[in-house]
Parts: sequence; C-alpha cells; structure tokens
Amino acid sequence: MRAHTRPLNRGSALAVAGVMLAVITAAVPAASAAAPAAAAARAAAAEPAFNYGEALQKSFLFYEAQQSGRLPSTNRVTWRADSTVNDGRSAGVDLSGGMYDAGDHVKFGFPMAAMTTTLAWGGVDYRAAYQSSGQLPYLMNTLRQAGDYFIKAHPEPNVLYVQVGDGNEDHSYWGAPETVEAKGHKRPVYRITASCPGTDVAAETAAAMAASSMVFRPTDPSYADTLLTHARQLYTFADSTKGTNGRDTAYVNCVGAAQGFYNSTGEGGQVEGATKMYWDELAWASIWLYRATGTTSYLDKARAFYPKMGTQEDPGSNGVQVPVFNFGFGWNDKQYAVYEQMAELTGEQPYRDDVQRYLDYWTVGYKGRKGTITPGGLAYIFYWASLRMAANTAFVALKYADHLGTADPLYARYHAFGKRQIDYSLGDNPRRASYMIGFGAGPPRNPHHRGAHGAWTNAGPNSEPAISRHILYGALVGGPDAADSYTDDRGDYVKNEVALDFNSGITSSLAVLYGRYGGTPLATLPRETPDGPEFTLEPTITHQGRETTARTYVINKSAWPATVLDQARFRYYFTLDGATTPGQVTVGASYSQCRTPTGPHLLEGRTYYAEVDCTGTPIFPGGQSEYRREVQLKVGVSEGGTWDPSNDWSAKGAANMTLYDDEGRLIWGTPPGGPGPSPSPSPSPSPSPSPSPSPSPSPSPSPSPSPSPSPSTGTGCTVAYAVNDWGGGFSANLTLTNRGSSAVNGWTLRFAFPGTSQKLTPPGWGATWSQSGTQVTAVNLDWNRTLNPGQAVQIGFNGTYSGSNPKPSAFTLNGTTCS
Ligand SMILES: [Ca+2]
Ligand SMILES: [Ca+2]
Repeated sequence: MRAHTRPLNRGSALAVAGVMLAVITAAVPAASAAAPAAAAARAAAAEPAFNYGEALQKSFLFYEAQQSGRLPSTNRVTWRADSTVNDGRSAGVDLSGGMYDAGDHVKFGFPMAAMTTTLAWGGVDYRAAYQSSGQLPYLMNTLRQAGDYFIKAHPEPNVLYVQVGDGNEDHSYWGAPETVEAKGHKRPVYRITASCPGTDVAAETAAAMAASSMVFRPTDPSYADTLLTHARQLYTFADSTKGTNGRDTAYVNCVGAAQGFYNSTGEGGQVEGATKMYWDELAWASIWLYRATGTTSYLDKARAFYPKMGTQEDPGSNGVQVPVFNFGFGWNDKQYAVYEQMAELTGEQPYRDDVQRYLDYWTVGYKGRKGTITPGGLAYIFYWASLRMAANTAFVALKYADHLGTADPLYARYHAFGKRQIDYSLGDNPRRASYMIGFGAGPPRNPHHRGAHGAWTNAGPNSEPAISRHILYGALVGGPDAADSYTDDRGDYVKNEVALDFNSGITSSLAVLYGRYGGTPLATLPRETPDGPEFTLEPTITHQGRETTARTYVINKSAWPATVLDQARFRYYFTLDGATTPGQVTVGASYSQCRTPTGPHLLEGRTYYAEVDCTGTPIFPGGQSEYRREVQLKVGVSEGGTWDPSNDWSAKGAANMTLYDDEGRLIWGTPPGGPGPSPSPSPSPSPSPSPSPSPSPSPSPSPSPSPSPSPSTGTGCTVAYAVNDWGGGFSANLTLTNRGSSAVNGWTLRFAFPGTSQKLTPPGWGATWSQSGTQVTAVNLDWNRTLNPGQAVQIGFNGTYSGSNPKPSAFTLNGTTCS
C-alpha cells in the first residue's frame, strides 16, 4: 500500500495539452458560461438540475465521519465510535478530538484549518441559506469540532500543536480509527513554537478561528470570544515570528513529519515558486481578523502582505509581473481568495482586476491564456483530486458574482462557471454519475477510506470485502482525470480518496446554490444496519474417547462500529452423563491465545460449561492475527467417568456456544434454554428445537423433530436458514448439521433461491459461495471440511433482492437431500 502523499506539482505538460483540448472543445462546457445575464436570470427560475439542499445536508455527514476523540452527541454516523482518545497524552497535553484528515487517521492541522476557514466563510456570507435549509446547526457542529480542537492545540500564545500521528506509521495500517490505539500506534505529536515557528499554519489557524467566531457570534458570543482570543494570539505569533522570504519560516521546516504530506513549500501553483509561501496565509488571516473585529489595522496588514504574494508574468508583457492567476484556491494557496475578499472589502480596482484575471483565466481566458477545461466541462486545475480544486474555485467565482450582483455584466459568467463546476460533481458530466458518495446517480461506493471499507485483515485497500461495508455519505471523491475518466477503485488515492479539504469548497458552494435555487434536504437520513454477524465463534468440534475438543476461533469483524474486545469470554456447554460427578470433569487447552480455560461451572441441573476468558488478548478487526484468536479447548472426564457428547448442547456446533463482550453482553450464540435471563430447566435428554442463532425476528427452527443422533441411517442432514432482512438486502445465516451416524469429510451444500431476483454477494462466510442462475453452492473451507455426527457448522452470506425474499426450502448435502 502506498502512503497518502501529496507529491509536488508536475502540471506544466498537462497544462499545455489541456489548453489545446480546451480550444477544440470550448463550445461544450462554455455554452452556459458565455450566456448573457438575462439567460442566467431565466435559469434561476427554472427547476435546478440537482437537489442542492440534499447535497449540502449530506456533505456534513462526511465531516462527522471524520470526527476523532470522544464523539459529540450530535454525531449522526451510525458506524462511528470514540477513537484515539489518548492523543497527546504522551506529551502531557490533551489533543483528543478534531478530525481525521482523509482516508487515514492523521490529524494534520494545516489542511484542517484551511477546511475550517472555507466552511466558516460560507457560513458567514451565506448564513441565510444555512438557516433556511436547516443546516446551520450541522455547520456549527463541524466548526465546533474543529474549534474545540484548535483551542486544545493552542495551550500557550506561542505554542501550536499542528500534527498528531506519524503519516508513515498511520498509513502502514489499514483499519478503522476505533482500532488504532489497540494496534499500538504511537501517535506522536508535533508543534511549532517561538523558537521554531510555522508562519503559514499559525496564520491559517488564526483565520479559521476568527472566521468561525463570526458564525458563532449571534448565538454563542462567549464561544465566539474564546475563538477570537486564540485567533488574535495566533495571528501575533505568526506575524511576530515570520521570516523574510516567504518560505524560511514555513511550518514544514520545523515539522518534518508533514513534509511528505502537506508540504506548504511544495505543492501549489503552475508557476514554480509562485504561491508556495506563507504571505498568502498572513494576508488571509489579516482579512479574517479584520472582518471579525472591525479593527482597520488588520486590513492595513492585509494590504501590506498582499504585494508579497506570488506573481507570474503578465502574458505578452515582456516580464511585467501580476498576481498569479493560473492555479486555484486550496489548502496551500489562499491568495486567490485574498483577491476576492480584498475586492469586496475595499472595492478598489486593482483587487478587482486580480480576482477577475483569475476567474477569466478559468472561464473565457486571459490575454490568450486559458485554463484546461476537460471535454466534459471540468476546470482541470490539478490532477490530484481535480474536483476539490474546481469546487474551491467555484466558490470564489460564486462569491464574487454575488458581490457584483446580477445586474453586473460579469455576473452570469462567473456564476454559471461556479454552478457548472458543482453540477459536474453532482452528475452533469460525461459519465452521468455523481462524485458525491451517497448522493445522486451512480455515485462512488469504494473510496480510499479505511473506516468506510470495514476490512479486518489489515491487508490494504484492495483486500476483502470487495465492496466497502459503509456508505461514506457526503464525501466528494478526488475526481476524474483530464479526459473525464474515472473508476471507483479503492486503491486509487489520487482519484478516489476523500479529505477534509476536498469537501469544504463544495459545501460552501452548495450553500450558495441552495440560497439561489433551493432544494430539499431529506427529512430522514439513511441508516445503516450491520451486514451480518460482527462477532462469531468458529469451532471445529471433535470427540475422542472421554474427551471433546473444540478448536475455536473467536472472530471479530465488527464495523458498526469497529469494536475492540479486551475482555471477551466464550462458553462450551455439556451435560454430565450417568453417575459422573463434576469433580471428574477435566477442562483445559492444548493451545490457547487466551487464558487457561476454567470449569466445570454449573449452569443448571446436570448442565455445566467450560469458559475461556480472553482478557488481555485484544481481539479487533485489525490484522490477520488480531481479528481472530484461537483456543483449542478440551473438555472431558477422567477415567471412570462417562462422556457422551450426544446430549451436549454445544456439541451441536457454533450456534450453541456463547460469546460475551467486555460488558458481559451475549454477542453470539444461544445458551441452553435460549438467550433469556434464566435458562429453563431441560429435563429432556434431547435438546429442544434449536432457535435461530441470528438476530432475525423470524426464527426458523429446523423442521426435524427427530432427536439426534439418528442411529437408523448412515446419512442425513438438517439446514436451518435464518434471514436478517433490511429491505432490498439481507444477511442469511445457515446452520448445517450432520444428522448421520458417520463423519462427513468434505461437503458441498446446494439449494435454489425461490426468486430470480435473489443474489448472493460474495464472499460470504464459512464456505466458498457461488451462484449460477438461482442455484447456490457452498463448499467447505479447510477448517470446517469435517462434520462429525451431530456436529453443526454455521455459514452465511449477504445478498440482495427486489420484491420479496422467500427462503429456500430444499437443501442437498453432497447430493443427499437434507430434511
Ligand atoms: Ca500558502
Ligand atoms: Ca454428555
């Protein structure tokens, strides 16, 4: 697996090719951009192509999916839980909270702050749209998650923690955030100080907190004051420790751990050196301190920093420099937004010229130079995560257009460009597919995102399961290449990762478009349910003489949320035979990754159990060994005792052993008498009909009334088929029991779906599953190829259907019909 890195820009060759491409195809994407103001006014009255309200609403689910630390009660992502709650502890500081950066679990302060400023900017200038859409509380929740973290990260005026987690350590692990601490990651912390400053990150964090304070000012002035106090201090820290050449005090000089990821002197700009500096952050922070405080000295500072920002040659001028115009607003380049805000705040023509030069370059061209527009209409600013760059520039364009007002002749050009870029992301593109997960037509399903994947073997993004277990609602993926080409490949972190800074531009743009065109947020957000049992026992049970061996795997593939079992326990139940006393029972293990088994423990009457305590052995979905722990449990009687497994509850297989979580809750299997609080006495020598082992509300007990074992035939089998159905999708759990008098060595189970729409989704569990037409086949795995008389194995799969989902009724085992 490659690390998530941000390589240096190498866009010049692409840019040349892109200009030629744009000339050939300009008519297609530029049609709306060139429309006159009257046409735009008509378009405003028309039904929007996309439900901007729903997209705005869903975009906030992504920020919630990224939340770190103890989750606030407002978090709506059903598959997330607390994680990395000890961040900072090793350094004696509480750095829990905040947000994970992307598909990984590093907290990078620089892009987190950039995201925050961009979101807050939308909240300040489009508050009415947030209020009318009902999304203002969710915006505030997101800004507070970031703001609370920045407050913790800024314990002294001239100290700011700017990174938690080592990128290389973090990226070597493909597991959910809830398992990162169990995996043993060190989570180092990195900071800037007066003696080793970071002008860009200090200034950007000041901007983020100042802008956020404006969003909270009307409803929570106390919190706004707190944010603003930190913003002022950080601004002073940035300004008073800055260097002289725009790079010398960049934060990556002091935080080497960020250099390979968010290098503020690396990525950015089509013109080498033009914007890879910190003057833009200083100007940007000055603007937001000015807006938040009204103190004109901050605006004066912005004016002073402005001419130090990046420049490039004015085309055809023989060397005259103008502010750089041929890249775009992003985590490392604020100056494009600085042009726009200075034009608004001062109304002065030079600033207007600068923002218009930038926007003209991406719309109609500037002095014969024009940015690459893909054949499908995307402003192709940068190959890495093309959509976020387009969305960021879209927001600047929409914002500036609104500043001009609809009567201005330039309004239509800039507004149409911004809307076109957002519409492209939502589905108006050659693929006719959305790039926002969980929104619109054919959106991506498999982003480069550890938590959403829900894998358990730490084998990288291309490991099982093939389809990510969670839908990462509201995340904008990286996006297509210059030919509008894209595949939904989890391994492709260039086109298919997601990140905080990928989303903030589209969120703020959607607030603009909602305000203009309306839309309807969903009344009820989709809720996920687990795709099958998350915790299981997989035993191989054999009997020999006076002893039963249950070679048992405790399996944890949890993802709703990913859960670390620190104190799991499981039990094996048996009934004493004849005159055998408990004192004659021996309990032990020939191999155990947990503690030594204990017992016999009395359950009731003559029924006892052996128990295995796995306290001290964390079991979690984070590696080939971590997700399953093995115990070769042995239960039997010493010489003189009688050992008859045929009446032993757990001898019937996995579903009749029980597993408990750290709080002692039953999470797998059924104890004798059912899962109720007080097991009913069972005087009958034959077990009661087995209840369904799955959480399905409709248990389907085996129809066979015959007690086992059946001595009359050499073969025989029963299959219990239980379904957990969530409408259109289901999880089927089958308990296959050998009712014959001899062992089965290698087995193939076949059945037919009653409906033609029923489809199993590989891989399933407990067997190798396949489907041909309606016929389904399950072949044993190595570990469960032997089924002794009376032994059961639990297998299952996930599936989909339309209409109804009837249960199959006829099963064959190795060609013999089961009852
Ligand atoms: Ca910068
Ligand atoms: Ca027995």
